[in-house]
Amino acid sequence: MEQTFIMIKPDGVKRGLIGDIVLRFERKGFTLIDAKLMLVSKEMAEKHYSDLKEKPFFGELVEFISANPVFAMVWEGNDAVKQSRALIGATNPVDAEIGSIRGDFATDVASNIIHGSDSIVSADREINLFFRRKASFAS
Ligand code: DAT
Ligand code: MG
Repeated sequence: MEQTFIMIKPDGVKRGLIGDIVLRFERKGFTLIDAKLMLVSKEMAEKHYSDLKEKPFFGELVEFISANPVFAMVWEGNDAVKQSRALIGATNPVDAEIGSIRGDFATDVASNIIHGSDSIVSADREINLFFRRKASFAS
């Protein structure tokens, strides 16, 4: 069992996609461990995306994430990090398969609906940042 951090970004919340996205994770067989609708401060957005701070879009990304509420979640299941990324689809919706969340709901990389941790190390860091506790990763 493994835990991952999933966040519906402000565009997904505004468009009323929380229910659909939660349903997809439930249908896949993952267990919801924690969830909250919240505003992300600029400082927190900068921390969350600190690996991208040299990118030209970093400022816009931080503004976008911190402007309106997000829906932050912790999901648990077998290989949850990797399998969640498959449910979510490629970063750029242009490359995301139809049937994935980004493939079905987004057209533009700057508003691609959802975030999912890209590794177990990131999941642990992000769960700690958003929910102030360690992830559990049973082997
Ligand atoms: P992912 O969200 O698939 O893990 P990432 O970590 O490389 O992708 O980037 C984080 C977010 O930054 C991504 O979901 C949307 C935004 N982003 C990435 N590339 C971008 C680009 N070329 N222009 C604008 N925003 C971009
Ligand atoms: Mg990423």
